[in-house]
Amino acid sequence: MPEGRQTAAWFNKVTQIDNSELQQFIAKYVELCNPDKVFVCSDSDEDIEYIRESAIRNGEESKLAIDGHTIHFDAYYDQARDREHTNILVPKGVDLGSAVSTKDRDEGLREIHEILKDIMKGKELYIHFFCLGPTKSEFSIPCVQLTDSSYVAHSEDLLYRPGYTEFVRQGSSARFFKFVHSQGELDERKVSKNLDKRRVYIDIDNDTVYSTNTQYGGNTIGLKKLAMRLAINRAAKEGWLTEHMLIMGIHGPRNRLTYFTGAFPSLCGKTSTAMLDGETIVGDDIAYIRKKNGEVRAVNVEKGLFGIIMGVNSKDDPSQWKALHNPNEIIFSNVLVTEDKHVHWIGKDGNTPHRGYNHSGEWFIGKKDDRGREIQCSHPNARFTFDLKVLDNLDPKLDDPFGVLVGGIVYGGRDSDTYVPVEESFDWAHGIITKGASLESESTAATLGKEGVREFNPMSNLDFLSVSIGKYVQCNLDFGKDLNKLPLIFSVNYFLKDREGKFVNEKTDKKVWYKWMELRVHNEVDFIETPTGRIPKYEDLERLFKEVLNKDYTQEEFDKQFTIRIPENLAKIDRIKRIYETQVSDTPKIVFEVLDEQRQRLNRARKKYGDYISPYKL
Ligand code: SPV
Ligand code: MN
Repeated sequence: MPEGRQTAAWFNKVTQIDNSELQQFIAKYVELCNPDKVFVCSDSDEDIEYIRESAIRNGEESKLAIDGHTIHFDAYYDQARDREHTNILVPKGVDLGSAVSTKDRDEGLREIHEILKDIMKGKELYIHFFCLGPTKSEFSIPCVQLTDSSYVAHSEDLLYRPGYTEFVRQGSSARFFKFVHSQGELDERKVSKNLDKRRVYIDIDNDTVYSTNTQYGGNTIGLKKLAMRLAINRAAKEGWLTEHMLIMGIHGPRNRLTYFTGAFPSLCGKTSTAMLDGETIVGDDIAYIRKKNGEVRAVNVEKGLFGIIMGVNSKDDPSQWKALHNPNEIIFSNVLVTEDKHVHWIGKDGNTPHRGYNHSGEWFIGKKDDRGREIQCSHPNARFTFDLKVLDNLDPKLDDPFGVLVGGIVYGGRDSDTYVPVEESFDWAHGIITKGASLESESTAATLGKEGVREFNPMSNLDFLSVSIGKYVQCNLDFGKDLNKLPLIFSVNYFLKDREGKFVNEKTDKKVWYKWMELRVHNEVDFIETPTGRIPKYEDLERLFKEVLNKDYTQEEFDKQFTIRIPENLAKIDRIKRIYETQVSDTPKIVFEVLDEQRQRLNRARKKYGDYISPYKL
């Protein structure tokens, strides 16, 4: 580290934080990446305004017609998380199993440090401090982000709590996460050029993540899915949980508020569930969950949304719709921008404009890409980023340092033929195993590859695991021990279809499932026991459909939706068992036992009632 740099004015802002590890880390990467300029962002409005302005000045964002709205584009082939080049760095001899994507630590560190050398020449480096989870809390994890992208820095301002003051407060005791990101060389559209050198390497031994030659938020916003891998590892060591979960408050009778967390793979309705009309949102993506005095408490790691915009419309998503049309601070990414600087996306109200500008450059209806595929007006993974405070339905406990008390945990995937729309598990282990650890989701037209292929995704956390699957499932099982009051575990399925391939539910029906679950948490409704869990009684749903949606719910609908499909359930058990047998060498024994018990219950019921069992028979 040349002396001149250490004594530079910006470094004084760093030395206000009494933490030598932090100072050494920053010095090392300033030296290696070699930016022309360094900007250290404190929590002041002035500093944050500088980041906002930089994003416009650098051309990473452009202003839109509505005040506060900006648009950012990622390269045409940089529109989603790069699973292939995202690796956990593991020392020799460490085995996380075949499902977790790893790379030799020494080799990975050597490669990434070569890529980072001089990568910021001619650029400005932003050094930014944040806090994962609420500040001044047992949940807080301070983080430092180094990035040469003002878009990334700006996004993080919207998504995370400020951390400079928190770093000063924690001083040398801070156990922080570190992120180094460079978007690399940009082309004339200000998008990353060297995608062949796109890398996301997670060094869990050093709580550091490196990300290069990419801009897409899931690869670059260090505190999101990159920090999640570090936190999963830390949580596994310390006996708490880092989950890919929303947190929401469901409003029950007599002004009662009951909090739920919920895990859903991408494109399975997670954000729209978190934003359910009439309920309150704490978070839509990542939760830290801890035990406190025998209770389960959860916080939103974030304070903003990086949400999928495809399909957002005024009827199904009134609160998102409203927020997206007000003069709030919003970064749109990879949507269509028209000549008058308005935005459009797939599934928005109204007609698609004939032309405009999108992630492919100048766009017109029918445009094809270099592989001959038609380009839609926006990318299916196009997103919006805003601070939760712009929402009317924000839960007042967002920043509570003690988190919220968790009454129920929900797991849901895209499942056309197996699980009923809502079902409670018999107990903690049954829920963790048959609902969380058995979660699968079918691919959609919006994801790459074939449609309708089931992907195994335990707790919807597979992409983010930094411990083996077996260990992760064991941590979830262990978490249920020594609790005075266990949250109930449920599965939901918004995507069940009938024999003709038609969805058996409307989008809004999910409101009723959550009201039913809320009543179950307080034991205020009864249930029907099935071989796979506990389902609602018709009378209760009939009443709730009337109360919540003013809908007449028929016995035929109930019968169709809640029929237990034995062959499909048995096939699922076979699939899941095979995965755990062949791909997860450290599967806890109880996983097989609980799956076998479920199989036996299903077989017994099949003998008595046949393949498809109406809930009226049970
Ligand atoms: C998801 O895909 O689960 C997201 C977006 O929340 S990303 O930041 O890409 O992970
Ligand atoms: Mn997510």
